Amino acid sequence: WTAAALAMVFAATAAGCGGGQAPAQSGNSAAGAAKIGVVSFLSGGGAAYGEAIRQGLELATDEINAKGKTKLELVFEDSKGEKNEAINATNKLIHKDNVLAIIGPTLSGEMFAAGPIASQAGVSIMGTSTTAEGITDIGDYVFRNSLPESLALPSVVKKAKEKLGLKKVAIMYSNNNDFTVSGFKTFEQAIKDNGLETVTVETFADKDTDFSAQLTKIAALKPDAIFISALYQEAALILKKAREIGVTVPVIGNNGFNSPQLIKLAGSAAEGAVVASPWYPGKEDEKVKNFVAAFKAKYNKEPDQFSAQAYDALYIMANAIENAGSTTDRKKLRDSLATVKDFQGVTGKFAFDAKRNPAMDVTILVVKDGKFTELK
Ligand code: 1QQ
Repeated sequence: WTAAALAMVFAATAAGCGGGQAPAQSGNSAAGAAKIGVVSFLSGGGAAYGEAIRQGLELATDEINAKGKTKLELVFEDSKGEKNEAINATNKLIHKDNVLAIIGPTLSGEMFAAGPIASQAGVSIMGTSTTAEGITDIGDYVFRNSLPESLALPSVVKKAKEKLGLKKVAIMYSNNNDFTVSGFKTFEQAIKDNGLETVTVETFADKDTDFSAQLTKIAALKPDAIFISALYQEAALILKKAREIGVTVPVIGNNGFNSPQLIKLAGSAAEGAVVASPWYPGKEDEKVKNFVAAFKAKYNKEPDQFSAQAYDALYIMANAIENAGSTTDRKKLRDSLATVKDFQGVTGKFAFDAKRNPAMDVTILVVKDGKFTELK
């Protein structure tokens, strides 16, 4: 980085974040605190993902700062779901705020853009929701505690086949988003591995609003189910349109479906949608119950998967900082994070594998009466 290049980055970031709506910084400053940067999708069409992540992180910060030895200070940047914004935010956090490590970004595509910058700068960057194939191949400083689609989707395809008696299926996916393209490929492979026939693959793009052509074609082919790889905004519109034109077959979604915002936008059209998730709020577990109660007390709503994964991520980070014995040494923190093996979080038992991906369990959920419930 030359001084001129850095100055340009800071100017671009300042311009991008100067609107006054996005929270640039969160409270919780404490003397000698470890500074953690957060790159999150806080405004625009997928902001419910980033907002849920912010809430999970802030609750964890309150708790850690109140009782832990390690004090944390979070610095938030809004990436707006855009690769360029994620890059600017990451550069600002590393070079201007001098953060110890970064949590985020929200989308896999943003991580593919920003991850190399953090990794090359020797700053650990940990995704809490980045589920595409290849995320940690970006570099040795890239971590994630989000359940990769490669682990989630084969389970949901198998379970859906058994429970719903599927034989032939249709697939739909957004073809201009790294996460949805990766999810499609994983779905396609799992569908093949389970001996199901794919009658058609239909594509669309993020921000599309008209899905009539694809759904009319699918309706004529009469599949037993539709597999969809999409973010919640497009997924909700697809569900509504499908039900409107009389397509009533089950829909199986990927990680984009795991936000309650999908149910809010699609209404009754979301009923019966099936997903895989590492998070289930009804779990008979002391830790889960305490988290749900604390989250409800602070935000007056139930936490979703994105809040739960972010909450766990900050505890994983805080433990690693404590074990590293430094709130400023980026290399020590990276090495400490890489050894996390037996963390027990609200999303269950957690460990990083040798590639800094999570090893964790999956639950299959179905939308019933407007809520995600376990599909037994
Ligand atoms: C990814 C995702 C999205 C659904 C995150 C919100 O899983 O981009 O990887």
